[in-house]
Amino acid sequence: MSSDLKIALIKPTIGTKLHSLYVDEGRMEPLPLGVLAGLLTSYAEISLYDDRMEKIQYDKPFDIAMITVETYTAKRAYEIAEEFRKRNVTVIMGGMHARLIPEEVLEYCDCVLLGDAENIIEKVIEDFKNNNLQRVYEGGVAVPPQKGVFPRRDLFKGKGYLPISLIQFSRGCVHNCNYCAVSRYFDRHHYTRSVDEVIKEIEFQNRKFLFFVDDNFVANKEKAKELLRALIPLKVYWVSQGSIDMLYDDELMELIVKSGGMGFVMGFESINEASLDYMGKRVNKLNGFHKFEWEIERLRYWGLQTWAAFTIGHDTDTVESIKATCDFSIQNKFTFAAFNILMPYPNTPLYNQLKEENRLLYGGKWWLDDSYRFNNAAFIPKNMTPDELTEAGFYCRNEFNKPSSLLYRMFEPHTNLASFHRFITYWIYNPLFRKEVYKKQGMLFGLKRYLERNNSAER
Ligand code: B12
Ligand code: SF4
Repeated sequence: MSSDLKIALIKPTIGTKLHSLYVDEGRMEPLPLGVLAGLLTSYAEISLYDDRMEKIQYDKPFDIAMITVETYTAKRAYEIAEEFRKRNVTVIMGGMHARLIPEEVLEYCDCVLLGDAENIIEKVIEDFKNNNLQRVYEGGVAVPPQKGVFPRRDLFKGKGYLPISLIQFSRGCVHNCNYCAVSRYFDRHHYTRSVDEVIKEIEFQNRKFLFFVDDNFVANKEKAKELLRALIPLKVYWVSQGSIDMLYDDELMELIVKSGGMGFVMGFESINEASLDYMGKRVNKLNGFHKFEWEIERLRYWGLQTWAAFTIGHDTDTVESIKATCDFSIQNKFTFAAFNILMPYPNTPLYNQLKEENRLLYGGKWWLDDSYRFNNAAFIPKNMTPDELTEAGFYCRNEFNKPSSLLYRMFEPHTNLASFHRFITYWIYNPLFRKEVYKKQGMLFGLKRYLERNNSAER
């Protein structure tokens, strides 16, 4: 199975609090690394390090370190790369941030892979073995994704992940929201895997609770129906992410429920119609806009527990409209909600617009700035100051997650109280997310400063 080649796969953590390490207690299995390991397994011996809670063994004799990089983890990824390169280990980077801003990522590694790994990884390994590794490889998108490859879930064992299996049915999304990194990575396209392969992968692992980490599970409704029909006999429970227009298709909704669908992360984004227009979220008002009254009614009808996701800080938002979004979420008794400050990810339309208007803070690179803190505004909003936006975001997260809100939201008979399973889900995850809100707020990116303070090169 293995060869002489030894590869370390790394998922970097985001950062740390000023005086204590941040350990993500609700951490999930790093699927990108599982898939990479699946792709690499016949070429190399693989070790996986999850920097969110474990020490990276820099001194082991690795030939290559492969690091997955998101914008939030870029600073830490570069620190890790530095340690490996000091030891003459070749560093290869890939993932969302590498696709968005390869010229920056290249400064910190030997080689960057753009896009999906499936089509190109074999060549990368061959070139490395022949001493001919290139600086940049273009992987494009894998069509279909993950063909013939199962993630190496054995590498996740014993690392304390939540007992839920992450799996992917599709990648990408057909919509074009102006702030979205996914839209940029996939250029508004959506690719599904073979239904047979997805079913085999589910049968191959032993969990009954699944998270389809698709960007938009329902972007291709007919394909989704095909998968859902095949899922029914497996008797699993699952959650995913999907756009609101799924609610207009009753056949799809019925199949979702019959196949064990428990809930979705849904981008409501805003209750302010002008903000939806501003961000290009047309999919949220295909049937007109009535503050999601009809949509929420349908979600209850189908008994789905919703994680309502909102972005705040658009040019059409005010502090009052943001606070109203929070009231709306509590009143409608969403099971979970996220109030994410709009983040200018590099090379998205939003980023380019803010740059042109001279409104980017932290020199335009908040993800590398020593003073930037998690959940803080990274640009100058139109109708408030950056601090007011930061505070409004924290206000929403605090209000939505405080005990009185938790109790009030629990009393929703069609969702949170509809079954024992749903009730338990509500009470396991809400306290966990509440804790995370306070732990993450204000976190600094990277670990180097923390480690230096504590006189250690490693965590
Ligand atoms: C599942 C998921 C989560 C899960 C995390 C699960 C986990 N294991 O921890 C949850 C819900 C917890 C989560 C949390 C967050 N997430 Co998230 N998440 C995703 C999602 C939907 C799927 C990721 C995934 O598993 N993909 C499956 C794998 C197989 O695909 P892949 O990552 O694309 O990898 C392929 C290629 O990119 C390439 N590749 C990837 N890495 C590498 C490395 C090397 C060396 C090579 C060669 C190739 C390579 O090869 C792979 C196979 O082709 C993505 C969306 C997306 N499309 O990426 C967002 C996404 C990554 N998340 C995002 C964000 C913002 C967050 C949060 C910060 C949100 C918040 N405000 O709290 C947090 C914190 C994340 C963190 N780093 O800790 C953003 C990141 C944006 C950016 N510019 O980087 C994304 C892109 C969503 C978005 N719409 O913008 N997330
Ligand atoms: S619907 Fe979601 S995934 Fe699709 S482009 Fe908009 S924000 Fe991105």
